[in-house]
Amino acid sequence: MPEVKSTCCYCGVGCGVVIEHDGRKITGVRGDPDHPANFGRLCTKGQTLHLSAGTSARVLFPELRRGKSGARVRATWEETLDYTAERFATIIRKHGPDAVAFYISGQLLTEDYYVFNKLAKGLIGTNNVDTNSRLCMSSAVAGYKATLGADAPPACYEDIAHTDCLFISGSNTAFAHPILYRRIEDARRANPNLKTIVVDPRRTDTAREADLHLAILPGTDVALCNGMLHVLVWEGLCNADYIRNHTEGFEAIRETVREYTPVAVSEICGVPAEDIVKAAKWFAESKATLSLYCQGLNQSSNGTQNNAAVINLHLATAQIGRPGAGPFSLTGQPNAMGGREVGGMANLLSAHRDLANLQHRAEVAKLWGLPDVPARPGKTAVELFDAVRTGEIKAVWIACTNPAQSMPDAGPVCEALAKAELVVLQEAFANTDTARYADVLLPATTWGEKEGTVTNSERRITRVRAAIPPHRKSLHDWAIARDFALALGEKLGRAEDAKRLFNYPTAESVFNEHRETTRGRDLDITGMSYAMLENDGPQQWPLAEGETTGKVRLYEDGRFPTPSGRARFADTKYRPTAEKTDARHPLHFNTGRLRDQWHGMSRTGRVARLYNHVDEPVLAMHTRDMERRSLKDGDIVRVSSRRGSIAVRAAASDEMRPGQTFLAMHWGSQFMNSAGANALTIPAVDPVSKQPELKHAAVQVEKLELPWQLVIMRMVSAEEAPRLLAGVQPRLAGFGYATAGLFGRDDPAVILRAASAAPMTDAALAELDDLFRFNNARCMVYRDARRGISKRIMVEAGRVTAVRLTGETAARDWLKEVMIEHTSAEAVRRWVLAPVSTLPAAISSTRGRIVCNCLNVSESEIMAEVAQGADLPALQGKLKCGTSCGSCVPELKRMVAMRKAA
Ligand SMILES: Nc1nc2c(c(=O)[nH]1)N[C@H]1C(S)=C(S)[C@@H](COP(=O)(O)OP(=O)(O)OC[C@H]3O[C@@H](n4cnc5c(=O)[nH]c(N)nc54)[C@H](O)[C@@H]3O)O[C@H]1N2
Ligand SMILES: Nc1nc2c(c(=O)[nH]1)N[C@H]1C(S)=C(S)[C@@H](COP(=O)(O)OP(=O)(O)OC[C@H]3O[C@@H](n4cnc5c(=O)[nH]c(N)nc54)[C@H](O)[C@@H]3O)O[C@H]1N2
Ligand code: SF4
Ligand SMILES: [Mo]
Repeated sequence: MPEVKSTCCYCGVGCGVVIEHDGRKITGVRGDPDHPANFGRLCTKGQTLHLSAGTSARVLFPELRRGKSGARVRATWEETLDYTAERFATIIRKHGPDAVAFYISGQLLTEDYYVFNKLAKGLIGTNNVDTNSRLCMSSAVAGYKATLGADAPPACYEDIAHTDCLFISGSNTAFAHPILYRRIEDARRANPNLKTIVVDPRRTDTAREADLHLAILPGTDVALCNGMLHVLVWEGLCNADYIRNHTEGFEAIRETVREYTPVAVSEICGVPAEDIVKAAKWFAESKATLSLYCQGLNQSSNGTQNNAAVINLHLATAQIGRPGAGPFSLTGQPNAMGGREVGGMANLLSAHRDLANLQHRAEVAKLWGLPDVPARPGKTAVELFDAVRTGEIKAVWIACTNPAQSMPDAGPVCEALAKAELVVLQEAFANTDTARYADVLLPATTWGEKEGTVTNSERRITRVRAAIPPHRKSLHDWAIARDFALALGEKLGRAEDAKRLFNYPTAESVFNEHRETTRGRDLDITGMSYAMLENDGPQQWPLAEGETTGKVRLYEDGRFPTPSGRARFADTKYRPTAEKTDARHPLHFNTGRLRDQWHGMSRTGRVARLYNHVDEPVLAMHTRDMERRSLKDGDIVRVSSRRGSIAVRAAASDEMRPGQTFLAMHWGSQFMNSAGANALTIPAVDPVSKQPELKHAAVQVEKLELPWQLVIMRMVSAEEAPRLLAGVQPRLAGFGYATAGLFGRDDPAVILRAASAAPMTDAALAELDDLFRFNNARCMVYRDARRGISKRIMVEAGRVTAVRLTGETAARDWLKEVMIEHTSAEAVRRWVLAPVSTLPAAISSTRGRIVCNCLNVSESEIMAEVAQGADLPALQGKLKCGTSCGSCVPELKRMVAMRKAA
């Protein structure tokens, strides 16, 4: 089998992969043993990349809707780009360049990003180009710049092996950066004295394994860090030499933290004062302390301060610029860093330059051979969609992101998309929540077909390489932006300019131009080339011309890229979250990630086994809050905020403190009957970074009475699954509650679970039967019209291939298993025809949830061993669970610990 080395397209860890293919199709994937991010390991998502590379879910050809009504129709690339350029040109001529905008993505490659940025700022003359990194990393950027002077994470992955104290804040590393978490597990094994502190309102898998879990009240991080700094000052644990020689601004923050006594902070944060003191001491007294942090800090209306407050602690204790020490902001998307490097945001310019800086603008204009680049700041994500809604921005071009689902307060965002004169969407996968608003849909190539580079969290640039040719009519993202620039140049009477600015025959030619813009900058990569990345493997920046390797760690000499060469303490002050809970909305609403799904599920939602970990969106609550509302596990509830409401199931979780709730961000209107979490979130933003507060809203939860229940399950081929899901999607909104998804392993099955206040009509049910291809001749049917119960089971070649239950659905888990394991068809026959609908006691034992996805080991199999006294090594020895990707190891440990506690 031919093989190609590339990079995983999911998280910012940036694992190297080896893609196996047959020249036409991707047939397998494994970890690249030579890649310094993962040394051959992959997590559950990385290991199933080839399963998501199927083509039936893709956007196949350009589609165009001329005018605001009617359906999109298939068009050629030529007519599509010509039409789109004409529309853009007309709007620009009539209303000026700021009447158009681009909203792009940290999942684009650096080359894609570069061309888009130049298209907006160079050719069109607008800074209206922002990205989903605004929802993700902009507070980290602002935090670094305010303190260290440049947007550069100073540490690297290897530091995990060298550290003595890990301070993990607002990061569920075990779920969101699994391969990094494997390194943390390795470090713990190698160094039993390694202390870990986890700051997270939830008791996540990451928090459970910590030596100290500070379950602070949401949004109180600044108070916590200021309190820790108070302890450091009070106990003489600051490094006075370092502060004197390498920093400025300490006096102000020292004055500020006077009032942040452990007792006062304990009140604000809701954690014991002793724990605050303990955390401060560990932080300062350990030989090397490394902080890892992510969205718990960034997605806040105090995001910049949250970041700066952690960095303050590092500066005060000189825990920076040494092996194992430093403030290390983990990036979310695979190329969040690359986007920052090319300046792909509304306030940035190429190579970490600032739009607000006259000289920086002049430098970029010179590099591009233009008289100037526009000075007017562009609109940031939330402002941008607001301006689309009010009509200030008439045309918006969206690439590689799904704002209808991922933006906070999705309602007005969808309204904006519906109202816009022109919405262009450049997507690889069909049917995302944003797709329905697209007037122009452009098919993009995706992972496995793309060429370029990405930069991971530790500043390491890796090649992304194509294994197979572009699917159908899809084009590379950078090439679409280039071709559009050429078409727009013509329409604007600037054809020659456009030809000169966008003379890119290959992705490499774009990289080479980007490289030149970094000359002399903090991220200088003039010593890098595709050839070098090819021959010597991935490289960290900076790596200037003449150097052979990049910088592993920054600021080792204590000099910082500020005017004075000193790092700056930020005078951070605690401010509460934007929205407070009150009698009508008494619960805090927190959102985030699950281990096995990626954002809007356009890719992971097509892989059956990635539903094994969690198969439906569930609101996690504290038992007390459930009891108060007379809720049982699995009850359907209405969750409402001041902005909207959704229906999901609720379940008690020992991760939650009273008064708090958590919902995964992954399910949107592709897989449930609402926009999901962001129907509820608030659009408040941080004043500096403009990053929205996606982690903090106030909600109410009430039981929703939807007595009529429906479950339909159908075995399909992997290729068919996306098509059937696409058929189900438009029907979800018709139910009071509905989710769709997959289950199974190699032969997947599609499942629809729904509930309503009243039964569906027979005609509507028959339509669903057709959609799920029930063949009446092969169906066994039981119907009790009086009780509203029906069972409809299809058996083909001795296997149960489809099931439809109404009224009473308790047997669904058993039937699911019968379908996956191809067993008990005979027992099912007997059960269908019996007038009881619930599960007969004799067949009540099921394998239960699959815990180890790689080796297909179930909860009941593991619990049986645990009951016999098995510990983790015994489980790994006997059942082999947790021995492949390791993603389930934290859960296995939890199961063992629960048994011990019982
Ligand atoms: N499996 C998976 N992995 C992913 C992604 C994915 O979609 N799926 N997405 C990637 C992306 S783009 C990103 S940005 C990263 C995000 O990675 P993470 O930031 O680690 O993930 P989240 O679950 O968004 O949030 C992390 C934690 O912040 C906590 N938190 C909430 N409020 C607060 C607070 O006030 N203070 C503190 N200290 N913590 C708080 C939440 O309880 C949550 O456990 O993950 C990346 N990796
Ligand atoms: N409530 C809540 N909301 C959140 C968050 C949260 O924690 N809570 N997190 C926020 C964060 S940190 C992030 S990063 C965002 C992520 O939010 P989005 O960016 O909206 O999430 P994705 O689903 O990853 O969207 C990427 C899209 O690009 C498509 N795609 C894949 N490959 C390619 C390609 O090569 N080219 C093109 N053109 N398209 C491609 C995919 O099909 C997918 O639809 O969500 C944010 N929203
Ligand atoms: S940790 Fe998992 S999702 Fe992240 S890059 Fe590695 S394999 Fe991909
Ligand atoms: Mo992100």
